[in-house]
Amino acid sequence: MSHSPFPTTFLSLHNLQSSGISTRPRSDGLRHPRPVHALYVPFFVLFLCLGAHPSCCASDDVTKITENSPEARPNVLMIAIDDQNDWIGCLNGHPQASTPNIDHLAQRGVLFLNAHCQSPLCNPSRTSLLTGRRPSSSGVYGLAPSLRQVEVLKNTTTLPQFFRQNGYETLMAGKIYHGAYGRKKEDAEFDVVGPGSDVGARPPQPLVVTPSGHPLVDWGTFAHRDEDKGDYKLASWAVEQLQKKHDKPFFLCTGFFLPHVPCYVTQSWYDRFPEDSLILPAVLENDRSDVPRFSWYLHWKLPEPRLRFLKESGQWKNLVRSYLASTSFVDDQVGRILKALEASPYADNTIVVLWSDHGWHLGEKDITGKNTLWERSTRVPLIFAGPGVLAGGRCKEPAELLDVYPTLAELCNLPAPASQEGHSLVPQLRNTETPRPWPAITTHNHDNHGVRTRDWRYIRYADGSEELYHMTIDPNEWTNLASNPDHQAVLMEHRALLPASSVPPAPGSKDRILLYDVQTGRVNWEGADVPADAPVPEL
Ligand SMILES: [Ca+2]
Ligand SMILES: [Ca+2]
Repeated sequence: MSHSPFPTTFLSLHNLQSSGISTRPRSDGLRHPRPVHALYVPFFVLFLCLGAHPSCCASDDVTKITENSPEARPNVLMIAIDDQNDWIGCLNGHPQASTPNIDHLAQRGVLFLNAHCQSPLCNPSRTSLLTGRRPSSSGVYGLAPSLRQVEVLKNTTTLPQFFRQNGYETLMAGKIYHGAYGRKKEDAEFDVVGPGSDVGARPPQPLVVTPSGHPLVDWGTFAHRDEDKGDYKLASWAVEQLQKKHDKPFFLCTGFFLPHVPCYVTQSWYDRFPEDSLILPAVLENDRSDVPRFSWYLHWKLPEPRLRFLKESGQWKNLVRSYLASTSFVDDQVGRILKALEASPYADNTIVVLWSDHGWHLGEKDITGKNTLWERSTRVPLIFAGPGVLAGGRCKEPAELLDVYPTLAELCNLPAPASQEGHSLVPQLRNTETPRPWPAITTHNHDNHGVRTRDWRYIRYADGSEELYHMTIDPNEWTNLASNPDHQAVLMEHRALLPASSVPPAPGSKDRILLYDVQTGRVNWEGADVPADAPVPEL
C-alpha cells in the first residue's frame, strides 16, 4: 500500500487527556493495582529487589552473570504456534479438541488457564513477547512496522539476543518474529537458522471460494502427505538439533505455521473429526445487539469471512474440522520434538515453554479470525515445564505473553532487562495459587483495551464505549453487563486497570490499522474514513 494511514490531523487532534484516560505514569504500565491484591505489591517489589535479581534495577544493557558458568544453565526450548486459540485438550476450549502431546507437556509442567496475548494479531503480539514491551508502549499495532523500524524498540535487547548475549547458542526455525526479521545474520538474533515459515504442499486451486478471495484464507483436505507440510519439516529440523551435541546451552525456537490459514490437512487428520458428530462452537443469535458498534471497527474489513458466509455456503463445519485437524497435526509435530528431547542428553536440563500468539474465532460473535478483544481472540495456551517448574500445575491467575521473557530469564538465573513490562511467572511455577496483582491486558489498535482479571473481562474502546462480562458465569461473553447498575463497582475497579498511557501508532504502521479522533468522532480503517451510519461490511 502506498497511502499513509496517518493523516496528520488525526494524530494532532488526538490527545490522551481528552480521551478521559489518566496519563499519570506508572513503571508497570498500570494506573492502579487491583485493590484486593494491593498488599502483595510491596512484598513483590521487595522480592524482586532483594531476591534472585541483584541487578533488577540495571539499565537496558544486559548484565552478564559471571559467578555461574553459562555451561551450567538450563537449555530453553520455545515452541510457538500461530493463531492457535484455546481449542487445546487441556484448556477445554472445544470439547473435541485432541492434543495429547501438548496435554502431556502440561501434565509435566504448569498450564496457565487464564493466559492472554497482548495483541490479537501476529506482528504486535510477537513484537510484544519478544521485546517485553506492550503495544500501547511501542505503538506497534499493525502488521507493519517491524520492530527495528520503531524508534523505541530500535536498540531493545530481544529475548533471543538476551540469551545469546548471556552465552547461549540461539537457534530458530519457522515463525518466531512476524516477517523476515530475525533470520538474517546482521539481525544478530540467531546463530543457527532452519526452515522458514511455510504451510508446505498446496492444492492446485483454492478449496473454498471466500468473499475476500485472499490466497491464504482457505481450508480443507486434498491429496498430500504429512511429510510435505512445512510444520513436519520444521519438527524434523528441531529433532535434528536436539540430536546434536551442543557445547553451549541452547535457546531453540520453533514456530509452527498451522492452524493459521490456510488450514490444509491430510485426509487422515481430517477424518479424525467426522462431520456427523462435529460440534460447532456455541453462538448466540443477535449476540452483538448489546455490544458497541465500535467493536466492529476493530475488524471492519478483513480477509477472514463472517459467520454468515460460512452458514450460507455450508462451510462452517468444514472450517471447524479443518482447524481442529490442523491443531491435532501440529500437536503431533510438537510430540515429535518432545520425544526427541526426552531421548536426548538434554531431557532433564531443558526448560520448555509453549505459547500461541493469539486466538481465533470460528463463528463466535458472528465472525472468523482474530482482531477482537474477546476471549476467543485473546486466550492462548501457555505452558512451562522443566527444571524448577511444578509438575501437573494449573494456574487460574491472569498471565500475559509479556511474562514469558522475564520468566525464562529468572528460570535461567539471568537478570531480565529493566525495560520489561511483564512480570516473572516463577512464583506461580512453584506454587500455582500464588496471587498476581496484575490483570492480563490485550490491546488492539490505539486505545482499545481488554482487561482480564480472574473472573471478569472488561473492554474499553477508544470512543469510551465499554463491555463487561462475568467470565465464570458467562464464559461465552453473551451478556454485556457494562450498563447493569449491579456491577458498577466492578466496572470502576476494572477501569482503574487500564494502561496509564497509550501511544499512537508508530510511524510506518499499516495493515489492520484503525484510527479514531476523539474530538470529531472520525473513524478511519486502513486509510479510508468510515461514515458513522455505514452498514457493517458483510464479507
Ligand atoms: Ca498469528
Ligand atoms: Ca451479547
